Amino acid sequence: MKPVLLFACLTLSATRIGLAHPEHEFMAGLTAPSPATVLLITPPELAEAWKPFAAWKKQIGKPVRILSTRQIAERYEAPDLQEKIRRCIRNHTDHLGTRWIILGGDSRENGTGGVPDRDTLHRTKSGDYDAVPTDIYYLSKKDWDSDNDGIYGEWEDDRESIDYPDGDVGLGRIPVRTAEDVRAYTNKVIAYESGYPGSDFATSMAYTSSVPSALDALQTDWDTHLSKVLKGGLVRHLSSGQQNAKPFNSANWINLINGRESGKIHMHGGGLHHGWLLEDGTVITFSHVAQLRNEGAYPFITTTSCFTGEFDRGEDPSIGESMIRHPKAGAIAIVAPSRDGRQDGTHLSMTRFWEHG
Ligand SMILES: [Ca+2]
Ligand SMILES: [Ca+2]
Repeated sequence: MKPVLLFACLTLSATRIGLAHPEHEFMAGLTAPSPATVLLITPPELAEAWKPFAAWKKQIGKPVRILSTRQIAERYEAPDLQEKIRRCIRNHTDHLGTRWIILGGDSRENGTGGVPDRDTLHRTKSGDYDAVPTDIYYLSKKDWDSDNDGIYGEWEDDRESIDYPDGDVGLGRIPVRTAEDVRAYTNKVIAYESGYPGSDFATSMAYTSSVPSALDALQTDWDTHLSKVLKGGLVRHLSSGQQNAKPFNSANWINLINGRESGKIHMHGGGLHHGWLLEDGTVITFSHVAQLRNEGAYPFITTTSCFTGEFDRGEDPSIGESMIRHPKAGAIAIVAPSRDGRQDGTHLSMTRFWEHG
């Protein structure tokens, strides 16, 4: 989602568009419509570990088909694994009734790793990024490389094959690396879906900010958007400049989560791959995540903080991944920037996420 939502030539022809779903590809894949509404793609070595997750989802009416990247590589024809995965996903969403896609593995730099991302080119005011992980590519009807030069998402050369999701199918990544990660996350999902805390946790939202200039916008967000979605809900703030708020320091952040009072958290301000910047310039890191004791009350977090969602770096984990993977604590899901960007634009995306998501 650019945030990890974050997440051509002009000679593109109808023939090429048609190649996205040739009959032989459909026939080479799984051909029968399936009751599985969820497709989970995993590295082969984690396929077994995902079975309890699939069993739980089946129990609540969302049957899961697990496919390993090896199976996909064998069944689909395409220039590389990412394109095989995209074709597999489109096969499932177009022909097999699949509604949700889970990328059940971590990615690494340069489009490698257990379930690799598709790196695409993005040109921004601060320069060119040629390797922005773009998981929405996997929902695309087209392959993002019209000119066939192996560089995906070039705005001029590939424009005609850049295609965005229409919202009918959901896709997310669970960036796990080990069977232990899968077990820990499965337990959190089962807790979240079987025993979601009631009371304030369900209807309150907490905002943290290390940037005083953002406080008015955060309050406006609540007053004009989120409070209407979370009718009867409460808002909490961690930021020194906010009235009746506690300072945004590590102790208060840990208490916010361990206190199990807000199931929705938005974090505004500076960030790094390994942590969130606090008001005093210190950083919330893995050592703070290790102090969380919020078993059974896992918040959903959005954040504008740059790089906190950089799941594809060789160095691992990012702070977002730490929050997802930590057993019996941390978060159930995070929407976070995988690179840097403009705070106001990212903030708007997150507001819309809460309002419409
Ligand atoms: Ca290209
Ligand atoms: Ca990672």
